[in-house]
Formats: sequence, C-alpha cells, structure tokens
Amino acid sequence: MAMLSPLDSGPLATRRSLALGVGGAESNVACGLATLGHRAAWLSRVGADPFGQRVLADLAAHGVDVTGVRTDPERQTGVYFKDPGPDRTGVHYYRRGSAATRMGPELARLPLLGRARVLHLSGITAALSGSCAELLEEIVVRRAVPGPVVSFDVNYRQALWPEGREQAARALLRLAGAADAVFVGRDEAESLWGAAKPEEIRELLPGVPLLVVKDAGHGATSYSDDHGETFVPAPRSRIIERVGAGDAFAAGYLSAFLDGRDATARLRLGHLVAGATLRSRSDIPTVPPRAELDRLLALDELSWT
Ligand code: KDG
Repeated sequence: MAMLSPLDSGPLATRRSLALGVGGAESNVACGLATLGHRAAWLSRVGADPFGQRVLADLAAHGVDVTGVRTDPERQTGVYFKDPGPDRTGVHYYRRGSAATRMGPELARLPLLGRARVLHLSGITAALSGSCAELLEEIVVRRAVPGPVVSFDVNYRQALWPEGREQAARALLRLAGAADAVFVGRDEAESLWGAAKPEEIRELLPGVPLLVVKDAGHGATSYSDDHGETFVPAPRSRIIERVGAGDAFAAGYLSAFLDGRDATARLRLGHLVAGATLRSRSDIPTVPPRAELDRLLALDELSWT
C-alpha cells in the first residue's frame, strides 16, 4: 500500500502536511530480508496508478524482486494513513476492493514460489477478500507449493475482519496451525484466542514446528522442534512508532534462520531490527549497518549502547 503519515506525532485531523511512503506486512519483511543481504521477491497486485508505481519503485530500491507483481488496470492501489495517537499504532485504511484484494489461488502456481526457501504470508492478506483467503488456504493449508518453509505472521488487524473477532480467531488459528513457522504477538493471541501466556499459546498450536511469541517490550519466546524453548529479553528502546516493528522482527528472525543460526541468535537479530524500526516512522524495517549489527549481537546482553 501507499502510506501517508504525519511528519510528527500530532493527530492526523490537525496536520497540514503528510509524508508519502510504502507499507504492507509482507513487503516490509521482503525489504528487511533484502537489506540484510538475502534474495527476496514480493508477489502482489497494484493499480495502474502513481501509488502502484511508488510501491514498486520503493521495493525495487530496497533490492526486492517485484517482477512477479501484476498491475491491474481496473483497480486502485490500497492506501493507508497513519494516525499514531498515544499507543503509536493508529491507522486508517482505504483499501476496500483494491488491486491486491483480487489476488487468488492462481498465484500459488507461479514457478518463482517453488524456488524460495521460505514463503512468508500474513493474516492481513487472509482478511482482504475471499480470493485472498483462498490463496492463503492453498499455500498454508493445502501446501500447493511443496518445498519452502511456510512462515505465517498472525498480524490480526481488527478493522479488516467484517464479521468480527470470532471469524478472525477461527481463520487465523486454522492458518497458524498449518504453518511451519508462526509469529504471533502475546497481545493479539490474547484478544483473538484468550491465550495470554506463551505456554498457553504453545498449547493452542502444538504441532507447529517453530513458534515465536512476541511480548512487545518484554521479550520473545520461541518453541522449536530443534531448539526447545528459548526466551530472549528485548533491549530497551525509544519508541517513535510501533507500526512495522513486528515485520522488522520477522525479517531479522528469518534472516538468522536462513543463515542457519541458533534460536538465541534468531531472536536477538529479530529484536535488533525491530528496535531500530521502533525508532523510525517508516514501516519498512530500518536495518543498522552490518558491522554495527555484528557488534550489538556480540554483546552479552542486547543493548543499544
Ligand atoms: O505490520 C505493519 C503493517 O500493518 C503495515 O505496514 C500496513 O500491512 C499493513 C496493514 O495492513 O496494516
């Protein structure tokens, strides 16, 4: 989506100028991974409009392969506005009937998918339309693309589920339960499924080979078949805005996963990329320079100093 955000933390209704950027859960993760040195491609649909051009240009500038994205002359690119407010998360969507809502299960047949090591999807896309839900079903549940690890970020966005929380809770649990790797926030698990503790969330998703439960400023816990249970506290970070931090965490985590690092290193890199993004207004992960990342990762305790 195109993203419009106030230049400071004042309420949207009173702002005179907005900055134009790009946001979207899966594209954020793709940008983060590309910036961390991996080959990443993003699949979607955009409209034949300036916002679509901007999305493609920004992603390409981050090194993401966008050759699989289709431009739909009949629909517009989705747009959203940020209105951070006291909790620094507020957004307003203008995306009903957008080009991306017309994605469907046919996308699962693109040869590009079979060449990936990880396919990363999110609960946001599952909520966009019936055909998008079918696409998720095809990849996550029916495993139409054998081979890649299927990674799923629950990403519950209340405003996108017209029939309410029950519908979201059911659909997102079904998808999460079928994925190979799942990212979920403790707060979203609580509002969706009433599971407040990491071990309760684990009980809801017992067969998932790799589960990461994020607890904002506290830390993240992973449960994996290979490494058991691992907790890494989050370093303290100044917060300008929270939107995009979860995607940044996923990008850092998946980067370390792709590099064959252990559970602790994966969680640490997730925290570092998320922390850098919390201190920026951009949704696209802010990745510190490699040398700085290596220095921070080598500290006994994660910290920004
Ligand atoms: O996770 C961040 C995303 O929520 C943001 O970039 C926009 O994809 C988006 C959405 O639908 O909220």
